[in-house]
Amino acid sequence: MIKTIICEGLEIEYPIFQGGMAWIANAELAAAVSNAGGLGIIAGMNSNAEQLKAEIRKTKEMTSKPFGVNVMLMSPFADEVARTVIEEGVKVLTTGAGSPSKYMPTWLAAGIKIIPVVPSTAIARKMERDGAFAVVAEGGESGGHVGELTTMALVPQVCDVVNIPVIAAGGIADGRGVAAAFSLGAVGVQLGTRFITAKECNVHRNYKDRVLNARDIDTVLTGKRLGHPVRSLKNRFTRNYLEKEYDSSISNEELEKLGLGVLRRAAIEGDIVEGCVIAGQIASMVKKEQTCREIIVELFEEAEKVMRGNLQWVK
Ligand code: TUI
Repeated sequence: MIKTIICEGLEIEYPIFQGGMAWIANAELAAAVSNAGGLGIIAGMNSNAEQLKAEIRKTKEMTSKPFGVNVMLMSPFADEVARTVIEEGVKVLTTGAGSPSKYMPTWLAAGIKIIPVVPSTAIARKMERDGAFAVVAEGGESGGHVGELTTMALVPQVCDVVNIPVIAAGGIADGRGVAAAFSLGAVGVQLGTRFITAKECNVHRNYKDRVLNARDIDTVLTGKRLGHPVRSLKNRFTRNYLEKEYDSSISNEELEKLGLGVLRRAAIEGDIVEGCVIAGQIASMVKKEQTCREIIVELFEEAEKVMRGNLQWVK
């Protein structure tokens, strides 16, 4: 059994979070992960206040276990999402794609545990000063909006500069990745891509199949020119976007427009050719469709074996 300080702190059985994936992480997925003993997280990114409220209420009906909400700070709805989570009594928040500092005093006053995703040591330090309960150190192997550093480089450096718990994210698909994260000093892991093919995940069938068929070199970064690189699976959308990204006659505004609605297009409509199919670099390691419980139990059984196995080298 693998238990860490984050299990006690959040009253969860396994030290694992499910990433708050935009257009994918809904009530069904979050409740399934929480019921399996992890921390399920609802994506706040694609919701306005009303939609998020409905999703939170649905999750509460489906689980009595702790769950969280991810506040995507670049979302046009960030302010209303930030208010809604307080009104709905959400107890744990993760944040992404920016600094949540301006919201933190009111969230803390409401007794919410705040766990920002951080791409660097400077931001991790700031989050600790601002009252974060823990941080998720997310390496660039992740799908979606990513920072500069890899998980291998980022996690130990973040662990060295903060005294709050560190959760590792990015490039983790199986028990080996979980064990590696613990070796780097993390006390928990966050996985996104592995949960895309979960039986309880309602993302479009085409999206699941694209992840199941992915190869190791299939992901690419788009949007570097705009300052928010996003990792997704190569397709006509990424080829077209990259062509325009390196064309100086195309304005930033035109480039921004190309990215509008593409996450929904892939995840909800199933257009995996013209939509943005977000997935991490480990997509090719995701080969099975399992329940969230099967995924979590398997991950930690494997991790335990790897951690015990490593002792063979210790003389
Ligand atoms: O946020 C993510 N992953 C995401 S968000 C997303 S939706 C999106 N769509 C278009 C453009 C951009 C995003 C898809 N995937 N992961 C967490 C994450 N947070 N990665 C990097 C960061 C981050 C970056 C800068 C966190 C803090 C930060 O602070 C900068 C500052 O303002 O201090």
